[in-house]
Amino acid sequence: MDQQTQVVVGLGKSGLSLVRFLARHGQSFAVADSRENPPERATVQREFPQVPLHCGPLSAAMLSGAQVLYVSPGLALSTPALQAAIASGVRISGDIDLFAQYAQAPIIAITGSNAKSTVTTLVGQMCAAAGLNVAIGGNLGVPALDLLDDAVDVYVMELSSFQLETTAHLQARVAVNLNISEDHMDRYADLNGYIAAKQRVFHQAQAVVINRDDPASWPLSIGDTASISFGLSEPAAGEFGLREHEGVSYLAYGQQLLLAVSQLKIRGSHNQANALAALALGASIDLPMAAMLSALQEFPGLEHRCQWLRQVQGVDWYNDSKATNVGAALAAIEGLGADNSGKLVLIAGGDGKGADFSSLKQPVADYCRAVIVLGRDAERLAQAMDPSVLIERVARLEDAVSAAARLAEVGDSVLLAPACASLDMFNSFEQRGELFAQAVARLV
Ligand code: UMA
Ligand code: ADP
Repeated sequence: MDQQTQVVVGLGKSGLSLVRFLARHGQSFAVADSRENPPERATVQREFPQVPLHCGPLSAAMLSGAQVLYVSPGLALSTPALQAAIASGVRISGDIDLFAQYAQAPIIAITGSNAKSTVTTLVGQMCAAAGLNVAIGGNLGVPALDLLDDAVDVYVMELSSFQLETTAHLQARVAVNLNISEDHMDRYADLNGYIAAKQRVFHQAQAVVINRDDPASWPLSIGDTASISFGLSEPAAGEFGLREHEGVSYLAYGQQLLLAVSQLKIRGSHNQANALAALALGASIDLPMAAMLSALQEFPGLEHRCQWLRQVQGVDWYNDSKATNVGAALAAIEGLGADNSGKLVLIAGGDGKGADFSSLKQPVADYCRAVIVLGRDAERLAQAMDPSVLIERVARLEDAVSAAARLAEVGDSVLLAPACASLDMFNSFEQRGELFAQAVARLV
């Protein structure tokens, strides 16, 4: 392959969006992917036959001769060939970095360990309800560069820690790091490395939204940057929070009662925090309150996120397949556990990505009647539970559903919240959730 000054490294969805963007701008570049047959290989060969393409182990020599590498979020910067390039002074960038330099409209930048997709979608719907032409994407849905359009009024972007690692030019109109819990420990040396990547969302932001309840998510310093906080406590003036009034719990802004929590379709206290985060983001760009509240009332939640499926013989079934880490599973167990009069039967397990499961022990003991474990880390999960909790081991998701149906009592809820990635048994968390929903649909 001829030496090129720009190389797109990684040819999945984001790589393809980079190829199309650079080609549209008449730039010369090459593409490399460490896989022999990356997902978008055929598309690039068909649409851009003239672009040099290298598939197979990455060559340090090839990458080190470039001026800039646009690296996929799927590739760790610790990859030896990338480290060699960095050591030779090659600049590292990525799709979000380029997007931020070309976007003409304000960017709402949303990161966090959990709730990114929920809050991104919700803020997008608030913007639409306010009559704005809004583009939503990033880590969720459409890759950032494919969204660029002069007609857009505002971009609402879900950003992962992986994307932020290669982003130096963000300058969001408003940025939030929703919460921090351990995730992707197979990619970071320690929690601090992961938090440092998330912190990059605040780089030169014009305003920040802060989660009062989670100090690990706070920016290191905000100087005189405008800020609005959210949290589940009573809000002081200029803050979003929860307020009790005549026995009813409300979303509130300072003293002002905005909406009774019971009017939200999304369930659990974690989702109340998400609603408050979305309000704070919307308020930061001056969205009208009426439009934000109407979007909140309409929002049914996203599939596979604490999604209520059906009631069978007095037992409610919930699909939280997107709980791919411990923090998300904890939020679901505590959020639904506190809401329900009955107990939970939890279905969990999969690829734990090296996580420590010990923080599940107490909430599971408090709220769960039984835990059904499956997948690669089933045994590690079982060992992390309190001895008082009934554990059942199963091989297949369908068996987990039958076991849960047998163990749950009237008034209980069954919750699939794996605390693990799905890839040891399924193609994706979506497939895991769909198979679960199908098995639940068959129950009589
Ligand atoms: N890979 C290689 N060699 C390469 C490049 C990639 O082996 O040279 C492998 C890696 O195991 C990597 C996987 O392929 O994990 C996917 O990488 P990719 O470059 O093909 O990924 P894309 O299709 O471009 O998808 C990426 C994001 N993927 C990741 O961050 C792993 C997508 O987020 C994102 O939607 C997409 O860009 C568009 O912006 C997915 C994701 O799982 C949904 N994100 C993580 C999460 O949400 O927890 C962070
Ligand atoms: P992300 O895009 O960050 O993965 P999602 O909105 O897809 O976020 O939700 C992922 C998981 O996190 C779901 O299992 C969901 O139930 C859980 N979750 C939602 N809100 C919160 C929250 N505020 N804190 C912790 N976990 C949450």
